[in-house]
Amino acid sequence: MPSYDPKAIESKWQKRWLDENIFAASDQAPKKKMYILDMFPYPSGDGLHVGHVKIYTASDVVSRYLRMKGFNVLHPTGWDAFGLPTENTAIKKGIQPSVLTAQNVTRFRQQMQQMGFSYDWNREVNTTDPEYYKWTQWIFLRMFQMGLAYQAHIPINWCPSCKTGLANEEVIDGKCDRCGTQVEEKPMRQWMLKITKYADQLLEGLGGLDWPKFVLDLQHNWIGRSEGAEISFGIDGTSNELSVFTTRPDTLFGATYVVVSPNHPLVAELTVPQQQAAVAAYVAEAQKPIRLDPKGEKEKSGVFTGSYAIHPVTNAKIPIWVADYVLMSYGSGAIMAVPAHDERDFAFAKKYNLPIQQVIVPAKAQGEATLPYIGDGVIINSEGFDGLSVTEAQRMILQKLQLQGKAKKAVQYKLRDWVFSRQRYWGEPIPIIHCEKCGVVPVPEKDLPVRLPEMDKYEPTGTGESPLATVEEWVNVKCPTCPRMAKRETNTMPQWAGSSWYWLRYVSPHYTQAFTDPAAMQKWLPVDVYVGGSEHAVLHLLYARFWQKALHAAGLVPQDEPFKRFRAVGLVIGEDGQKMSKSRGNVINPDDVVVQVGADALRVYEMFMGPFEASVAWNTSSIKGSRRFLDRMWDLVATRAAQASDQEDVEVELMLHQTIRHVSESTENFKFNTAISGLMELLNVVESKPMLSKKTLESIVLMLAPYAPHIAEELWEQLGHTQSLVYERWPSFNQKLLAKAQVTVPIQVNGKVRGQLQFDPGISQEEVEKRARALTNVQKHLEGKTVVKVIYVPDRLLNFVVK
Ligand code: ANZ
Ligand code: ZN
Repeated sequence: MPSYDPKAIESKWQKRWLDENIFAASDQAPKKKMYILDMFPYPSGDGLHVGHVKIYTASDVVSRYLRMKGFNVLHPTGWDAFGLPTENTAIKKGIQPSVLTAQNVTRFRQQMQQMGFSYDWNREVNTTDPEYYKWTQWIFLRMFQMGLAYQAHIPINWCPSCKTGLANEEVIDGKCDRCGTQVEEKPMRQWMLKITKYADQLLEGLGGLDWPKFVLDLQHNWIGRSEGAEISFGIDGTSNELSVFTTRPDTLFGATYVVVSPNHPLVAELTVPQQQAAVAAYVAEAQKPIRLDPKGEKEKSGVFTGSYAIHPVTNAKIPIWVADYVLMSYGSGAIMAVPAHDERDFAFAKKYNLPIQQVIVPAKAQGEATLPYIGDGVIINSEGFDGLSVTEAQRMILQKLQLQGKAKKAVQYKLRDWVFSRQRYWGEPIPIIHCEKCGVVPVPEKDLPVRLPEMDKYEPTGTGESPLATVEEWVNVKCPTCPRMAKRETNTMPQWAGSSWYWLRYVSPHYTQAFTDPAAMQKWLPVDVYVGGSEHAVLHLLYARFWQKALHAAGLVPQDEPFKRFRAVGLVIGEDGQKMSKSRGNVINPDDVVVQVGADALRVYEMFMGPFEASVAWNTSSIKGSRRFLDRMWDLVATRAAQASDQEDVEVELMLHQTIRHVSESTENFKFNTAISGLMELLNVVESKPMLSKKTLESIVLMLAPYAPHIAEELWEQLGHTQSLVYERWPSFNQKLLAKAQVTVPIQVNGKVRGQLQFDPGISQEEVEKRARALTNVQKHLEGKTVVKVIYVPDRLLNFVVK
């Protein structure tokens, strides 16, 4: 019997799978479909990362498992290949980004195949392929027609190092998400996508998604819906009004001053002559292109305009200030300041000695609270509303103002429209032509794709103009609607464009009549399981939902949510506990690991290293453990296959069925690590038995297959099969056998029986305790007591000793 040689068997099976095209999803098969997707990689020059391997092994395990369960599985992949890293490297190396992309894709594909991932390679897509981005452009034009794509001259986030504008989602704590440079504000002509139109739908849709809670929360907060009111304050000495947005009309009587943003259109008008110099200086300082986080720690600053607002109820004159803690881009760019109940207003009022008027007291300790008091309570100092609760006062005060025409209800979102143009070369050209006479003209559908021209020098200009602007023969074009010469739009789309609809393309990747085939959509959509990184929680995952909703609204896709179930991977970090990075020198290259222990051992290791969603540090000695596990599996089957008996050992039979149930449930629930430990425990037991049945050996091999597919195929062959096991039936378990074998265990509190539990023999004390504590009657007797000791006799008795 040869010993386990992963190198030989892995390439043997990879070749066979490819030659037989075995993972091709059938558009015709009557079996129930399952669409299992992972986030397609950005083919960077670094090659596949062990973090990719964790994601792709998980989606592969699920795909292989579901094929064996009888589903028609669609499991595609491709390349999200436009974007800055490739462009920057290409500039450095002096080659074309398209050439570099092709090289990187070849390497990635080879690395993914060497891991044994069961992709349907016939459906591979590449976002930089003109046949693909033709449809990205087409969808953009559809959005243009729908009024969802528009131009705006606005100050945007500009990264001086990447030399391009960024979307809000790409700015983290005022810094460029990609390079960490402090982002500046730069007013520029932009293409925008009106994602805000879908704010409510994007929020509501979250309710129906089986996604990790933290991702749902992040999206919820990013959209940031606030219900409140716009309240008008008069301006003393003029007939003008100033509108403020507040979520707290209940605090109206505590408003002791008003603040407008330095960019507010009324600043000049509000400023009295004596204050002009001071205000102008402040505004100039505030408009410097450094973008500040208004909620950040920076000390509040501001300047008095010299004029006064009229309080809408008391008619009191309250000062109007200019301060940069009020953003022009939110609400109306002006606030009523309530220092007694708002932290920022409080700090500001303290600094500039502005009056502080308390209007809420805590309900219990009447009158006593340190300011600012943010909590709930009862209204005071508010003529006619004293004694009301905060919620009642909110409603009543707003009502009073509404009747007088001084307020209206308003909803605000944190979500901003998506800045959709980039001033860089390596992206999809925006398919628009600017004509002096006709204005903005969409490129006719028949002229799509608008191909990215080949350029020798495509460095960013840094001026805000795309390098494409210099390619005259490309830029100058006949206007589609009049006889004049016009100019092409030279901005490109952001990195996120191609990934905002790619799951739709996989269902019919070669379709030429439309962005995707309606019949194929009916067959395959939506994506049943999506697996990927949590760094995309508000970027890709929000954009993808937005495009799906827009396409759904246009009647072009059947569902309004793309991904029913999403699972986020936990990071694979370095052996030193730090994030893997080249500079730290702690990066693990999957190619090296494959050479050392084989792809199957790497797969098993990454699924076994911890819960899928947890971040876990790399550990070289445990990877050896995964390899040993496979060596033992090999020896077991190889030595027993020839002399398998037809008789079943009773203990083995029971444990086998328990393991089948356990591995099935664990795999379905993304508990890959416990699935593997179940197989390990089974191996411990069967190894010690002199005789094993062929059925048992086969079941073990089949259960191993999703996790370690190459060795499983090879062992399956040794068991006498000539066909691949990819479509072999997943072993089933005998429910009756399992029920019969369960034990019934009394649960006691201080020696008195308070309940009983039924479970499979051998489960952990921890699990028994957890279930016992969930019993109502046990809870009743534990309540208010302290458990001083827990006595557990395995499979016999559990006793809580309490005081
Ligand atoms: C009075 C008030 C009293 C407020 C109080 C809060 C607490 P969210 O929940 O984030 O929507 N605000 C309004 N527009 C602003 C702007 N452009 N820049 C900075 N702050 C602005 O926050 C709404 C609250 O943020 C509003 O309610 C307003 O302050 C402030 F005890 O009005 B509030
Ligand atoms: Zn024209």
